[in-house]
Amino acid sequence: MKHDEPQDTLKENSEKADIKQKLRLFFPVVLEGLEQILDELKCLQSIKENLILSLQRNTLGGKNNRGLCVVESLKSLLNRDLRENEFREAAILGWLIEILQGCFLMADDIMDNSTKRRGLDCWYREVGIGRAFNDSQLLEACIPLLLRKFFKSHPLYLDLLELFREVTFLTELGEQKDLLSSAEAQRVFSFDLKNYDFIVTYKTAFYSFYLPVKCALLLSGNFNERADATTKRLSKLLGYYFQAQDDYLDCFGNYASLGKVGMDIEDNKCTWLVCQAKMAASAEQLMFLEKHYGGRNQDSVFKVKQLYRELGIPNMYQNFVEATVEKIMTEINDIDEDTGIKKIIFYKFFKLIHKRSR
Ligand code: GPP
Ligand code: MG
Ligand code: MG
Ligand code: MG
Repeated sequence: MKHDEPQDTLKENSEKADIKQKLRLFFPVVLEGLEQILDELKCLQSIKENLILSLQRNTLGGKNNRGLCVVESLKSLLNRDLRENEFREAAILGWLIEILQGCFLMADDIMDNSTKRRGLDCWYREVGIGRAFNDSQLLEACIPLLLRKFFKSHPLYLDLLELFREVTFLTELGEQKDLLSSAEAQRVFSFDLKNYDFIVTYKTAFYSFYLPVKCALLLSGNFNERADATTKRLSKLLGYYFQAQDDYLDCFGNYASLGKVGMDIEDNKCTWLVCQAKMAASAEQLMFLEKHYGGRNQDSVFKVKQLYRELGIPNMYQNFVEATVEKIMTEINDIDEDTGIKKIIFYKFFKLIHKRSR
């Protein structure tokens, strides 16, 4: 069965813009919370200023999809507009996810030898690798402190703390697999979609999709194992699609929209594209790929991209997108809403990422 892709209505667009604007009002609240924590700890003024600067620089400037999703999902779960305190709780959790994303990106850019992020130089290129490493650690360590600040007397405090700790760990496991797969000794021959599936589920899906929806599910007061299992299943599907898009854009996207410069070929990464190329290549083409993939010179990068085109990878990607849309739509339609989870949550999340160019 062919599913129609959901279209945004004007009303939905303006609602989304309103929520985004309101969400942004809570960033200063989180910032102020952090300043209070640092003051209570009698932190040196210069260190405080550095931390605040690194937090602002590395948390803002993105699409805020993860933060937006906590608020939107809670609204869908409760099936009504949010009261002030409900919006506040969801928005604060949304910003904690955005901070988590910021600290991951800072570290990821060091590990991936990246040059640009969100249209600016990567943080480590501004402050040096050592400081950027510690800045990333500091941001990660702020999250439990901020959770304590804003949720200490909340009945969900421990659940939220555990959730953020666990998802951070899972993401780091995924990043580890991404790094080990790209290590010098692991050449193209060792890449396959099974490894890819692990990498993207762990490094992307858990923190980008599962975490925001689970936060909303907890806040809604309607958490149960079946709703959680559905959230995990849909999050994996969306995360896979999102990371395959990221890989495609790394190779065929442009800096003006992405604000970052692709490095996957130079970094010898196990991407969706190279897994497909490996499966489609003749023995001769595979040797060619093996020779040039991971090469740090522009000639090798050019040759790999040329081979991708010869193998029809862009076309395969379009087919993958169509099949994935179909699969996601079917999975969403099959959701049993009696568990309390709502189809609309995943439709909305899907619409945020579908056909994105950044
Ligand atoms: C995306 O990989 C995954 C992350 C940014 C998670 C990083 C996790 C850590 C524990 C550091 P990517 O390298 O393809 O992202 P991008 O293309 O944005 O650099
Ligand atoms: Mg990267
Ligand atoms: Mg990476
Ligand atoms: Mg990438």
